[in-house]
Amino acid sequence: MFNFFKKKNDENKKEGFGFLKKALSKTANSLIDSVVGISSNEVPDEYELEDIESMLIKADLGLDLAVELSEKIKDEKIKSKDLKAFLKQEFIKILDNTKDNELKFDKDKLNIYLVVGVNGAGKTTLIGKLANKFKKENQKVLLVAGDTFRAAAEEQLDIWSKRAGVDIVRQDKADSASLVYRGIDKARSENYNVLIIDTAGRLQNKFNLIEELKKIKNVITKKIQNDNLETILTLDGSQGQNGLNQAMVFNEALDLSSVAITKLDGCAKGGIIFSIAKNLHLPTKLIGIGEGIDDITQFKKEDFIEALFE
Ligand SMILES: Nc1nc2c(ncn2[C@@H]2O[C@H](COP(=O)(O)OP(=O)(O)O)[C@@H](O)[C@H]2O)c(=O)[nH]1
Ligand SMILES: [Mg+2]
Repeated sequence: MFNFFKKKNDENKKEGFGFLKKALSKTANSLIDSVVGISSNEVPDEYELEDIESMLIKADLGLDLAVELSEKIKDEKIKSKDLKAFLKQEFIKILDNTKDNELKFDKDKLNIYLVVGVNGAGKTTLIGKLANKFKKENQKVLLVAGDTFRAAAEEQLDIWSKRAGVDIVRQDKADSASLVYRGIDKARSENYNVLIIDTAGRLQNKFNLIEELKKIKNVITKKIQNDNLETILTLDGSQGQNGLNQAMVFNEALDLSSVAITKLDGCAKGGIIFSIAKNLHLPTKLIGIGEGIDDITQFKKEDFIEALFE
């Protein structure tokens, strides 16, 4: 069982609940406090319902979900004083749409994490943080610098690999699918049990990017034996609803297993997590809450809800 995130680690308070709560305080403010504070009547009136709806949209829940919730408040005649409890219950239901929120991991297997997402989403940083976590758990970690289009991208991953003390496969201007092929071979022959693959986020156009990523995924699925494969879409949380559209495109092409939301520190757009759970039934498994190597946490439904509502 994969347990590094579960450790109650006093040395690193960033993993603690307090840090999550702080990182999510702006989201809590826009998603809950502002909504709950709108109505001055016993039940929200027509105008207040409109305000509730627009507050929910602003908090990046997405139009459909915002409309659905405000209609429910109206139809079920939810009292103003019960709005907070109502939202909590609805948000829990939405997160229950998604299955396992824990990253697939089996120490006796090769665990392959294919990390995809647009440029700037935070892929390389996320990989550095993940590599560090696995390494601390004494796993044998290999990184593949699959973003071969920019020398700077490989360099950046190389820096993270050194910081985390893990190995890397890189080759300037190589074809990324072949590099991935080599990475898997090396991982298998040298008994690595974690292989994390970085990928490009921008090629000449979106079609090429998606085709390139499909090619990489094909290489992996052809070579896979008894291994775990997790395809993780990295989304910049501060971009809000934009992320939903990206998630749809990537999911259709690559059959994603999970989402990692980065840059949730200090942004007010964490509502995107609900939007993705509701629309794509994709679990969020990791969240990035800063630029440092320890600024990562495993998404846990209960903690996330508590951090928002407490
Ligand atoms: N505040 C904050 N910044 C982040 C986080 N994750 C990544 N970044 C920053 O976002 C920028 C892009 O990250 P990078 O990993 O290079 O994205 P990539 O293009 O998807 O590989 C960098 O400046 C990172 O330091 C996060 O969780 N919080
Ligand atoms: Mg990168």
